[in-house]
Amino acid sequence: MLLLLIAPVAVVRARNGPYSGPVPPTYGYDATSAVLQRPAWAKPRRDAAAASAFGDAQPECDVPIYSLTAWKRAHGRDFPDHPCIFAADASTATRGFAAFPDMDRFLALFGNETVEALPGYAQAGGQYCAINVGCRVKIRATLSDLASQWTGALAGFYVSQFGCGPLCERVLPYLGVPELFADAQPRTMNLLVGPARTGLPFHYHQRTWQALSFGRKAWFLVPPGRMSDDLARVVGPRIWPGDGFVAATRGVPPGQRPLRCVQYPGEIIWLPENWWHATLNLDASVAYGQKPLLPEPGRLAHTPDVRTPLLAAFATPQATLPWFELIEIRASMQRSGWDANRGLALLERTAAALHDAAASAVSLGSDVAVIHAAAAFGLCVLAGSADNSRAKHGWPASQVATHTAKWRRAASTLDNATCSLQCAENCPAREIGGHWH
Ligand SMILES: O=C(O)CCC(=O)C(=O)O
Repeated sequence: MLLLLIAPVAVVRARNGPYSGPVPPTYGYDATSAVLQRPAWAKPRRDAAAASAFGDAQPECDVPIYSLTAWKRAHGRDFPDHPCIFAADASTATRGFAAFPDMDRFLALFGNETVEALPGYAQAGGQYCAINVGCRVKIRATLSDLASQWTGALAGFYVSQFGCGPLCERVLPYLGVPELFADAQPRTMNLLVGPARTGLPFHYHQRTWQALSFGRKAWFLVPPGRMSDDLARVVGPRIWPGDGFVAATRGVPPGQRPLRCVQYPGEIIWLPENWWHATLNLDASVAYGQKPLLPEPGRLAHTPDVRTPLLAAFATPQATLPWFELIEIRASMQRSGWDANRGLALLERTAAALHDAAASAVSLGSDVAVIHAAAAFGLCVLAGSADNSRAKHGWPASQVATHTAKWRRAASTLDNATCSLQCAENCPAREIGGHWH
């Protein structure tokens, strides 16, 4: 009996490479099991590496895992109203899982493609690159050149293509879309390639599915509207990368920390509309998925028995997230007609909060170097933003300089290398050739 229970999981876990082996039996969908913990058959998925990634004894997955086949049988084309993992089985074994068994094979196929890569704190999910100050930490290189530096100078540099860049165009023919997600709606494609410890900071958007070809990826999730002040202080939405905050969530129960789940090769994560999420690759990985171009109402299977406890873990409503919402700050400046005093006061408050958050990284148990790099980057972006307003909106040069000099000094103290990359004047995206220099 025990063997029967764990056998399907063993098939999934043993497979680090392409999906070529036996098709695991259908797990069976049981909407009443698997609330805030994996069902019994999933427990063997817990492994030492994943456990040490989280650093505590709690389950490595807080959301349910379903068989895609069984889900479809029970719910047709309606998606879950809560995040879940669809485990590998016949219907999830698309071409994409078989095409790339590991990073070596991926690089052999696509290593010559030129890509852009960014560190976690500057990633697409964040806002600090969304304003027009130039993201100078960006790297352009062939994928092979980038990969050759992943254990050195370019550790943490992640390729995240949303809306299908040139690499994605080339990879696309190798991939397939799982049947549940294959419909006629216009969608954007995302492709993510990176080594261990890369990932995206907390952000949210339309509903999305994402499959993993190889490697393991940790996901951190917070329900819509539930990013409390306390949580935001630790996980720093929009800017703190996962490797900065994961240690600070050690031993903390869900709700006071994000829900989390380790995704394995051949699995698909599903996130409904507006769920906050951040990622941390536990190994080198390639992932791909889709989101609708616009928010998409309807077509959800409502399963309150699963969804309600997930939400209930987060009792506190969302805070205003003052210093994380740079776009909000700029909207507010716009409303006040780019008044210099008001604008500088808003930016100063944000800069001070970034600096204070970085200063409390030690006491929170965060990874200090990662958080300091992120804060240094944020401070440089704020300085760039104030300089832009001087040029565009006539903010007084001396008043701007007083603030920006302070922010740049703080950035340099926190992380001099990041500061000299992002704060340096006229520093374009670095180009690298055969060797990093
Ligand atoms: O795979 C990742 O690292 C992040 C993907 C993600 O957050 C997204 O597609 O919105």
